[in-house]
Amino acid sequence: MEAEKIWMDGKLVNWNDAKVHVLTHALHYGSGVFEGIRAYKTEQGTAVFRLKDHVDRLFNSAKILRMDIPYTKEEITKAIKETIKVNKLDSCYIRPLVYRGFKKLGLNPFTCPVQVMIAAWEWGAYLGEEALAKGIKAIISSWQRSHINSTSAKAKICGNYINSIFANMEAVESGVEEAILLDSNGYVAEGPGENIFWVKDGIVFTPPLTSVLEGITRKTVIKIASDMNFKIKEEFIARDVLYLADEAFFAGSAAELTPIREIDHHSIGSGSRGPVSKQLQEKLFNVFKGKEKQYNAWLDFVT
Ligand code: PPE
Repeated sequence: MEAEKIWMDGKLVNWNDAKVHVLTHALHYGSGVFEGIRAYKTEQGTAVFRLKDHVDRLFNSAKILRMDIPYTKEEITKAIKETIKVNKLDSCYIRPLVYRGFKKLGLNPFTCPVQVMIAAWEWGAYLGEEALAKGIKAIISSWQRSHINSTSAKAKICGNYINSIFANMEAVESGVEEAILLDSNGYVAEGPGENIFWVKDGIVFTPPLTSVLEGITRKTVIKIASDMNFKIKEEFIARDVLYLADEAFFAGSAAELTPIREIDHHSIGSGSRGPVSKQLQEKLFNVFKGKEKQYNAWLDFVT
């Protein structure tokens, strides 16, 4: 995981020189917001997937955290493309971060400058290549998603991810790949860095957006699944509905579409990637790679 240059506050700096002061506000308190975006190699060149949606969400997250980004959306969009280009990447993951820098420590963030960085690097399958084909094992975490009055699920806030890290560590140390978090009412919410879907009797389900991130992949899966004539439903469910599902999968920019083959030692459906997950996954990857012309408006070409 390394590329040549990182965009920092308007300048491209060498990967190893992209440093911050140790008293950076965000380092102490998690006061930053970020995005995770992927770009794919297509026949017409490298294309960033749903870049506008990601930039819009970055600005919305910043608004919720009361940070004025010192650049316009156009400038950030241009900087993202420039970062991909200068690193000569054709398929990559892009991580923009807007954070409170260093001026004065203490919880009050307002005196600290709002800084921006954009990095991009090659990042293969989030949970491994095999995970995409065979699915992963998950557990229901003993950590629950933060209550909607404890933090904002709408905003992709750095500090929120401690909740995700607790859940992920618990999963990994339990010998499975990923966690599933319930919300504060006990209903299935999402993964630490992914939205969750399940399939029952041919219907595709996902939880409502109350306490989960409004995932761009989630939105994409819903759109392509309904275009493929699947019925989609948003439902609050208890964990046992997942145990009895025919299929389950995670969706996210990093995770793409990763099937879940086991939850809490219950095998899900056939115990491997299910047929609906496979169909949606294939369609999604074709969309990413520009092979489904009707969705090409989602592709933002780098050159
Ligand atoms: N929920 C959470 C909590 C989340 O972090 C993500 C993205 C999603 C759902 C899916 O959102 P979207 O990417 O817009 O479809 N998680 C990012 C960070 C993952 C990481 O390990 O870091 C991502 O996928 O880039």
